[in-house]
Amino acid sequence: MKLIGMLDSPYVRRVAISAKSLGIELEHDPVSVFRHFERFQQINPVVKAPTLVLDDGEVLIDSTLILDYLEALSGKTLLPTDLSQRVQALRLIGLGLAACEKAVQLYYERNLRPADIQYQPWVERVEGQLAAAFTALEHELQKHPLPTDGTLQQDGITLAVAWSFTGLVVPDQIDAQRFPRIAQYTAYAEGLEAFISTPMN
Ligand SMILES: N[C@@H](CCC(=O)N[C@@H](CS)C(=O)NCC(=O)O)C(=O)O
Repeated sequence: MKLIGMLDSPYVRRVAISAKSLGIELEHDPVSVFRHFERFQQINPVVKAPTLVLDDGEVLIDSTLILDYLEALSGKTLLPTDLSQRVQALRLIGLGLAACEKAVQLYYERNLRPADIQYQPWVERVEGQLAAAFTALEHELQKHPLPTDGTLQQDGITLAVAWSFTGLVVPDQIDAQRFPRIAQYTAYAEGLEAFISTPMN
C-alpha cells in the first residue's frame, strides 16, 4: 500500500502517524499537490492528499475514510468503543479537522491568491473560525484531559497534528498562552516515536 502526499499536509500526516499506531507499514511517496501536480494527476486525477493506493490498485481519498479502511484492515481501532467516550473523541477530531481546514484556507488565501484581490472579510471569517475551533478544543481538554502515558488515540493525533500544522503555515494564529492545554498536549505527542519519525518538514 502506498500513501501519496507530503507530510506538511496535516491530513497526510495524521494518516501516516495513525498507520504506525495501528502497526501498519505504508510505503510513502511524498508527491506535492502543487509542485508535482501532473505526477499526482497520474496517480489520482482529483489530486487530493492524502491518496492511498491499495495493493490491488484501488485508490482511496480523504484521511478519515482512509483511516476507516486501515482500522478495518488491522482489526484495531484508535477510537474508544465506549459510546460516551467515543462522542468525546469524535468531537475533538471534528474540531481538529476544522482547525486543519481553516489553517489550509488561510494559507492558500495568503500564498496563492494575489495580494491585490484578497478579500479581507473572508480572511477575518476564516481566522475567527480557526480561533473558535482552538477555543473549543482548549475547553474540551480542560473538561477531559487526554492521557499522556505514552499512548496515542485518534483524537490526540488529530489535535496535535492540527496545532503543529497551524504553527507551520500560519504561525501568527498560534498562541500557546491562550491555548496552553493544546500546546502542552502537542508537545507531548511530538515527543513520541510515531510523531518524531513522521516529521512535517
Ligand atoms: N477532507 C480531506 C482534506 C484533504 C485536503 O484538502 N488536502 C489538501 C492538502 S493539505 C489538498 O489535497 N489540497 C489540494 C487541493 O485541494 O487542490 C481529508 O481529510 O483528506
